[in-house]
Amino acid sequence: MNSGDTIVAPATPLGFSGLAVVRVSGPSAFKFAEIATHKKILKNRSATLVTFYNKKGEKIDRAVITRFVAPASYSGEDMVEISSHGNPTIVDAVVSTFCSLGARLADPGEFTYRAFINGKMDLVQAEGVAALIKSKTIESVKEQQKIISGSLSKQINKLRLKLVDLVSFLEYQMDISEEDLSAKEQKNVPKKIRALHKEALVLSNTFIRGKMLNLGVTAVITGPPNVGKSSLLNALCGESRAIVSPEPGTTRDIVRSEMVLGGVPFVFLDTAGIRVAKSAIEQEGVARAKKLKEKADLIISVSDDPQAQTNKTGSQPHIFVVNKSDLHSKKPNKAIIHISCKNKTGLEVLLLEIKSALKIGPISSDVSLLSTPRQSAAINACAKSLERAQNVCKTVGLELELVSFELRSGINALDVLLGKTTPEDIINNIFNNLCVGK
Ligand SMILES: Nc1nc2c(ncn2[C@@H]2O[C@H](COP(=O)(O)OP(=O)(O)OP(=O)(O)O)[C@@H](O)[C@H]2O)c(=O)[nH]1
Ligand SMILES: [Mg+2]
Repeated sequence: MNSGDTIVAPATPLGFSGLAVVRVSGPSAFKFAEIATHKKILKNRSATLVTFYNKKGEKIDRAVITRFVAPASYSGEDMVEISSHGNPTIVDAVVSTFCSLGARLADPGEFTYRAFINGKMDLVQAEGVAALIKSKTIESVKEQQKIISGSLSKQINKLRLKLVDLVSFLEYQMDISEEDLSAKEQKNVPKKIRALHKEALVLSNTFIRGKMLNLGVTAVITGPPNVGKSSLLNALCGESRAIVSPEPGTTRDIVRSEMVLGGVPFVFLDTAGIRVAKSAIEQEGVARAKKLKEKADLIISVSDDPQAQTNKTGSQPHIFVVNKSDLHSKKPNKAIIHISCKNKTGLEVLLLEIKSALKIGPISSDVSLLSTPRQSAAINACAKSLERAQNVCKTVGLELELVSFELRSGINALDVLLGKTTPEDIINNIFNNLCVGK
């Protein structure tokens, strides 16, 4: 990626639609737009109706053009946005005209990359843009909007500033001050480190919720054959997605269905009934079902035996369901949710249990949630440094040099997170995740 040239790309998907938007960013954006429209577009940030011509001077479309003078634009550079009719041939002609004038087709995420380079946003906000585009629920959209507006960065910066203050104090004591730390300060420093560690852990914990909103939840429906796993999948999604039959071993391939629960996008996966299978095909289905369970965020074990025991496996939340309650007279085990897919009873209780097992509830508007594994890893690295600093205080006492070293490594983790000192390959990875035109 090179921010010295002028780039162009469609900002809307190629297809037939009312309108399509092409974006141009860079030092020659206005010059190229004026050549292509045979018009001097003077107005900043207001829509101008123009005729768009290709390089041969042939009329391509009547379009609306908006000009954004740097630095008050998305990328922080001079930019124009052309709204043409939504026809791929027209969009292609508009983009080709700019390219023939000297612009280059933008790389994926390059407009946002330029915004980052020009200080319009940090790396956490850029990740928010990428996540916003992929958001599947309104709750996730709201979270990403908070991140883009800088609220998560503000929280991270607040933590960083407190760390910087503490390191500055310790380094002053080491290098300049001629007096030893007072007894009060000897007590205060470990106390401050403890408080910062707690703050990092609180932030780190927000990833559980942020990950669910951003990346969704995979829930695997598992259990012996013929207990009603496929019936449950169908009942949950309200349509006949999986084949249901009285014959044990009906499901072999994994059947998926998506739905939103409490603002969280869920993928429910129906799997083959687990038993010692005779045929090779069913054996493969059983093997796939077992493998899937390991990767699931939530396991729903189904049985049709009212005496079934709850036998939790794995570290993820695990819900136990007894189906076919219409056939059972007694419901002895209170730890198990009793449902009847046939009569559609108990499903509401199951949905509530799913939300409760994953702690899905309202999100406070004043907290921002970490929402990418990179953000989580960086905050965890910072928390680990603070934990090590605390251990130093506990084991060898307030050794200024050692404590300061750990605090510095905590600051470093936050700097990488915000994009102040992030390695180039990580930066490229983040922007390559965005689509062309963003
Ligand atoms: N009485 C009763 N029968 C049910 C209920 N739910 C499912 N069944 C029946 O149980 C049988 C098996 O249902 P499936 O949903 O195919 O069971 P499965 O667990 O997916 O079975 P496999 O794919 O073979 O592992 C079918 O005949 C269903 O009609 C229920 O709530 N009550
Ligand atoms: Mg089935």
